[in-house]
Amino acid sequence: MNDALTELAMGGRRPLARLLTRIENGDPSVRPLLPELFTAGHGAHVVGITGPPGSGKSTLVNSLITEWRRRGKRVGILAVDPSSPYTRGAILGDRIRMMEHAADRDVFMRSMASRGELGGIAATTWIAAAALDAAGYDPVLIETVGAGQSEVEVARVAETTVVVEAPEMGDEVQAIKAGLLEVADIIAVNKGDRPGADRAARQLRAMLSTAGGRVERKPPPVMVTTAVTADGVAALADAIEAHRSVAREPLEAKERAANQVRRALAELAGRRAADDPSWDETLRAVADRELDPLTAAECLLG
Ligand SMILES: Nc1nc2c(ncn2[C@@H]2O[C@H](COP(=O)(O)OP(=O)(O)OP(=O)(O)O)[C@@H](O)[C@H]2O)c(=O)[nH]1
Ligand SMILES: [Mg+2]
Repeated sequence: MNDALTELAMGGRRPLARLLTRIENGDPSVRPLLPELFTAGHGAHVVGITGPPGSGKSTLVNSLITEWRRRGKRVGILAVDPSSPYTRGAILGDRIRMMEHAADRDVFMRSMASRGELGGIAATTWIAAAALDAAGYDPVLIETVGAGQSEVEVARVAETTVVVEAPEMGDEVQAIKAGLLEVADIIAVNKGDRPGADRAARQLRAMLSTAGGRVERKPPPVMVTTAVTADGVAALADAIEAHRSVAREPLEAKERAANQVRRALAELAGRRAADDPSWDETLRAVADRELDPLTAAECLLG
């Protein structure tokens, strides 16, 4: 095994931090590590936390970390900012909100901006998530601000995506516009201590049972949380854990693998290769974690 990966597997925080920096910078030396990095993972549950600005994602992540630490889990967190490198203020705020876990060696938090030459923010994110997995963190949480296409793509990297709304913002409309409800496996109406939270949850449930949600799928559960008091957070952690097995059903896993591989293909040579006869078999191998998506794309092109 490659030295960097051996160090990762031994659980060192420094080697992990250094590797994440190389991933974030799009360092070409990361490329040869990908096959082993992807397959060396332990199969961590990758959980996306997204939603409109200020809905309480970071506070909720902080409460979820506390809950998962109570359950004996080692938690990795990526706070991804796809939009610009100029929002260090928000990222600093995230660090402060998660500070109570700073001394905990079983919690690893990292903020990342996108400079990735390995294939955009979504590629950078799955590589970083694979690194946290290989280092033994499970679950791996990915927080993004949901406002545009790249955020939705990051949400698609996750096996389970939690969309965090807040009652006072008229977020239902905003979320639909951003296509966020389409990627939601679980919806958390946060700030449950504010008036209107229960009503917003009821409206969302009614909307999802009629028109919204993914076609031919059960509508996602809508849960009310209060991140600042941890009310509803244990139930949310339960729902996330319960979704893990749903996300790993062959069709779901294959769909996620397809998203990853299609993006990689687009990076290399566009969509032509999708007609290749080995397409289905390649996707199956990726879904079964025998092959990383970029190598799969190269095989399809070759
Ligand atoms: N009343 C109330 N306030 C909350 C709750 N959760 C978060 N907040 C507050 O909402 C504000 C935004 O919280 P954040 O956790 O930073 O929200 P965010 O979604 O991570 O924000 P961005 O990362 O900037 O998009 C902070 O002032 C929090 O203290 C809650 O359950 N109830
Ligand atoms: Mg935040």
